[in-house]
Amino acid sequence: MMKFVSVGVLVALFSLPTFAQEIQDHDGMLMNHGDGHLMDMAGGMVMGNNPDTLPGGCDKIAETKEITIHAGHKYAEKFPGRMFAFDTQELQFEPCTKLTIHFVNDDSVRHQWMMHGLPKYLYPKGMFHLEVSGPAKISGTLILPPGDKTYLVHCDIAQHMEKGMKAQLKVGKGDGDLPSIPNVTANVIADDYKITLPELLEKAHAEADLPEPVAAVVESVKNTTLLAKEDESAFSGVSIIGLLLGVFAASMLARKFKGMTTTQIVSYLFDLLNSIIESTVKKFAAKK
Ligand SMILES: [Cu+2]
Repeated sequence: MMKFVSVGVLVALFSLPTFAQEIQDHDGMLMNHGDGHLMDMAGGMVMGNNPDTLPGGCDKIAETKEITIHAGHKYAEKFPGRMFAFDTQELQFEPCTKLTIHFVNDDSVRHQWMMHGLPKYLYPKGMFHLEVSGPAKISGTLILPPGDKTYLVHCDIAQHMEKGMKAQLKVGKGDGDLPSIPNVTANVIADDYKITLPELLEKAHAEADLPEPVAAVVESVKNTTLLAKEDESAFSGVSIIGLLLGVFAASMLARKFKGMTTTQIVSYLFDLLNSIIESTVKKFAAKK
């Protein structure tokens, strides 16, 4: 009997990873909360679901389309510097298309497929939104408005859009392109991997408007680095450690002294010196 039980336990244990990889389908689990808002207890959510109300300006449904969009880390691997992405960055449909989206989140974190700029009389906050913690699938339907317009689609979880989970959906001809869409448009702020430490220090120095004593430390660190650059033999392990300590101390002091006057900084340094001397004297006194 025990043999059967232990075999059963082993089988169950070995099947666990297989279960964990399965995509959970939320489509049959959703409860309708009204106004196109559907939710389930497992964290699936659809907002702005609209399978039947025509937007103003649409006489009829022009086309009925059904697409599947995947979201996950693996779709960002081909985009340098990006962390998350959809498998599709650009979509285009005829005005007044009835569009059903099956959203598959392949990651083990939460993702959204959130579309903005829709008419607010029909879509609460002007949004159509699919959201689920993965690996899972969730579906929703909307009817696209008339007119040529480009709509932003993104994942609104903190930093996911900045890390690449961004797309655009054009209705008709659209009205231009949105920035920072992986492989489609240029980044608003370009990544810079070329900047060197002395340049970084100089930049920080120029931006920070540091008080005099801190500026002096930064200046000396900068000179050390520049000297090390000129004379390769001087660029020893010791100077690297010194440089790192200098940078660390400079940033610590910069934070500490921010907003203080020169007099306050000098008195702070004297206090510090005083307490160091006092504790040293006490140590020696205790030894006697
Ligand atoms: Cu996300």
